[in-house]
Amino acid sequence: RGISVVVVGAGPAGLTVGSILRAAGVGCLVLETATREVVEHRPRAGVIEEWAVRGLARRGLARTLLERAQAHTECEFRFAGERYRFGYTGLTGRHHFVYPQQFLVTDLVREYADVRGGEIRFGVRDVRLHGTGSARPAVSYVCPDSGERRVVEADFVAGCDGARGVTRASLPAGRVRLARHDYGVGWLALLAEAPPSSDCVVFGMHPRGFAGHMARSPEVTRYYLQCPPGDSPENWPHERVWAELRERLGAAGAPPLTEGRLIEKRVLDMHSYVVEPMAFGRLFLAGDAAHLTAPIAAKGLNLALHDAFLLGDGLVAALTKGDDSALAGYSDACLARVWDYQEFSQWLAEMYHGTASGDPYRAGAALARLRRLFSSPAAAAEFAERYLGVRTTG
Ligand code: RFL
Repeated sequence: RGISVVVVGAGPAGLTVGSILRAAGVGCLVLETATREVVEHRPRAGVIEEWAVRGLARRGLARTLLERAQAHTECEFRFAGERYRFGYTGLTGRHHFVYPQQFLVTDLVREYADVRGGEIRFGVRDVRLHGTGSARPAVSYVCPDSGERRVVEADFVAGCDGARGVTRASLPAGRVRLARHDYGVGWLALLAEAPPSSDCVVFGMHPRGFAGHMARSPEVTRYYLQCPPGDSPENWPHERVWAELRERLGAAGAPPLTEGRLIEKRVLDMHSYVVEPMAFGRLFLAGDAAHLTAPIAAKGLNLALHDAFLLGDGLVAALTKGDDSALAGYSDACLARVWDYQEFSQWLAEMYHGTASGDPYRAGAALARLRRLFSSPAAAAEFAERYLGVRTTG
């Protein structure tokens, strides 16, 4: 079978693109450096916006998700010792789906490879791109078993290899712009083997730093603790983590946290970047390969899916109807939503971190920003829209 598209990376972006291509009968090959086992068990995101789930469902990719995901309609802010519930579904008619990213990836691997007959090679090494500016680009890789280098030619290459991938480097330096923003804070990202301690996402703004609580499943909960950038997870033993979470998420009438064994503990330095444009010649980037949003606003997976829908549909139009117009507009169409979400993350970051900045001016302004959400219906409506990604500019 002829390969029309090589997709580099089997994350949410790459597998969604591949599944869309296979549904249209397009020959494609997905190359992935990790093993299937690793890809299907890597816990990351868990909050998916309603439009993104609808987009997956329209493409036949949300059957299991719709059976198993939880719907969330509210979040809670805790600050100055009080709890404030924020019902965003009442303001927008939309909700969030909570479904661990590794479950979605597992569903997508099955759909792409086992149901739609897509080819996928796990565990490949040293992936390289060749002639991306030419009419017939190629990707080469080293096979895990034989150690032999193979070259695959195609019409298009989809660079979906995440923040640490190789495809971004094939965009010629003089033709792209990298915009980067460093938030100057770290987040200790934790996964606890413990049921959620609240029925919704909880954000704690505390002078000791931000803390977050996000359900992942009935058995596992994600927590975040703001920490200095570059901090070591070893500085955060079990007792310190739970003491700090209790303190920062403490508020009048709040139920006690359900503690459990910490099964993941890593420090994320909060930064974001955007590569513009997201395409060169016959190479198109999608997801974290093109843009990273610090997990502040839980947007990364949603943006990866948005790109993947546009890229998958655009490639199908080009390859089956000879219509290149969607591919020509691909980068601009993605970047409108990317920048909308970046700006929201920046706005939210100040509200989360201002209180603990040590700067009384920033702390006062952050508190005013929070209070407005509960005193101004217009401010509440705007937050709800942006939190759910509805009516964006992209
Ligand atoms: P991925 O998921 O990183 O997948 C890229 C794949 O490419 C492979 N790869 C290569 N393959 C071939 N050749 C190479 N040279 C390769 N190099 C790498 C990798 O092994 C991998 O399988 O990128 P993709 O598809 O763009 O998806 C992006 C999302 O994974 C990411 O944006 C989110 O996880 C971000 N994120 C969150 N997003 C949300 O929308 N909501 C959340 O609640 C949320 N929470 C999070 C998050 C990210 C986190 N971390 C770990 C940064 C929480 C955390 C802790």
